[in-house]
Amino acid sequence: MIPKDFLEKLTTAVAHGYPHEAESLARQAVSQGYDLHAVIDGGCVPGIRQAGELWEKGEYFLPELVSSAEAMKAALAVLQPELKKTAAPSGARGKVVIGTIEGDIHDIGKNLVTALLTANGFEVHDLGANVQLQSFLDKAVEVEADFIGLSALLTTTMTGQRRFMEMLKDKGLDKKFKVLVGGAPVTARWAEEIGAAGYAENAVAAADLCLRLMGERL
Ligand code: B1M
Repeated sequence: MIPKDFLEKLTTAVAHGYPHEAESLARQAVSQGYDLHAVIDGGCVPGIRQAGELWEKGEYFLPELVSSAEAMKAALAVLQPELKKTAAPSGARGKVVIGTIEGDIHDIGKNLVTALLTANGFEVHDLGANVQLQSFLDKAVEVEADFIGLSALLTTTMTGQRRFMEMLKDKGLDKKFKVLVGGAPVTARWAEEIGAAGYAENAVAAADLCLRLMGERL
């Protein structure tokens, strides 16, 4: 059981943009043997969401948002390698090429999806952020991927997901790869509209979806 005040402290450290405190709390979570998924979902994620809300209200400006993102990353830099230690053997369940789509530098959520997929035994090729559409395809062909994951956090970059689906169709590759889309503005309806194989609301749902889609193919 994770003490409520521990999660609140972590949320505050991320929301206020204190990387050292976020990192130290993350280390504490590891040493206490807390459920690290619960630490991320209950401590880190609410913190970065709070920062987003303050930005929307005009109370935070870009430097504060950047500090919050840095605090979130500092905590995840401790937590994610720990999660990897308990991962199933890499590649056992399928291959995924993932990245944040061109024009978009948000990568925190995509990194969480990568961590969860890795923890569930997928071989993940993370191309990073601001990735050109052609690069997703080139890598997927190279590694013979089962899935291509496209993350988008901006309404303007979401449209890249549609363009990617069109590109796959034009090349006759839309049946070869299963495309997974996600990111804050993305919905199941959007995924259906553009012809993606699936949409996941969060990292846990993304891993579940990939497992389900692999199961269907077995
Ligand atoms: Co930006 N930003 N940001 N930002 N930022 C948003 C997205 C925004 C909603 C804030 C707001 O206005 N409330 C807004 C977008 C508005 C819109 O398009 N409608 C916005 C904006 C406008 C911008 C800039 C344009 C600001 C500016 O420069 N004027 C700029 C964009 C630059 C660019 O990309 N070209 C910008 C920059 C930044 C920072 C650099 C400061 C920083 C990013 C740091 C980083 O990622 N390295 C940042 C941050 C931190 C945010 C908010 C506050 C938080 C994003 C985040 O990390 N969330 C965000 C507000 C918000 O989302 N409410 C905001 C936590 C993360 C765990 O959740 O990313 O949603 P999320 O990922 C989830 C799910 O979505 C899902 O699983 C994840 C884990 O549970 N998921 C997938 C994600 N990808 C998936 C892929 C999948 C499946 C599931 O399959 C492949």
